[in-house]
Amino acid sequence: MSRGALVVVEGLDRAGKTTQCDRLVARLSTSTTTKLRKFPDRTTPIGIMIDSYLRSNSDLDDNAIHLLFSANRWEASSAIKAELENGTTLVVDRYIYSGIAFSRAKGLDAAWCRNPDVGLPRPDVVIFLDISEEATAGRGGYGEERYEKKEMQRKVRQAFKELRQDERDAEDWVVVDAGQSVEEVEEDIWRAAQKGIERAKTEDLRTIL
Ligand code: 2DT
Repeated sequence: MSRGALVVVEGLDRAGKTTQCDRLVARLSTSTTTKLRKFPDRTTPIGIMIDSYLRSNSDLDDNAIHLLFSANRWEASSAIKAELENGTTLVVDRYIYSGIAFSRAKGLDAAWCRNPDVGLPRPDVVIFLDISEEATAGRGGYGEERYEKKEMQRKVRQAFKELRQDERDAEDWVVVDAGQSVEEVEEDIWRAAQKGIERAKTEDLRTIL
């Protein structure tokens, strides 16, 4: 039996990540054991601190919250490895790339932002749901949380663009046009996920460099 694949889905707010992750999990589940994970995981003690920050119930230094987001991944990392080894395929809604992009958007240093995540399990594929500012506007307003503002989203879009060009893992990314219909996006994501599933059949799990 081969290991499970680590399939990460990233994107801007209102790109349809939640809907598409659910569809991908449902579709993968017909042929293989599949589990959805989401970061931040707001259920752990660290996650509760993050949740309070995102809802603006507490304030934290930009560097401190960055490290909490990373710690929230590290606390899941052994479980993630064990699940992959057991043959479970994981669909992960946001991962280190959201971590780096949102902190970069606030002006933190790129290398500093990546460092705490070095050594975490590396995705077999990173599927990026790309959506233009105009298209997100057509999907109704942003929510209430701290980062759900136009100017911040603009900076995050730019930070993701930078990240996709990082030579350490540029090969992992597949960009999907999230402005298409839900069904079209689902098909593109399904095809992209196969890339990760094929990799998991032949390669050991890698770590973030
Ligand atoms: P959700 O709306 O998807 O729950 O995300 N974020 C996320 C960071 O700033 N750093 C991270 O490491 C992660 C995983 C993105 C909540 C917000 O948290 C941001 C949006």
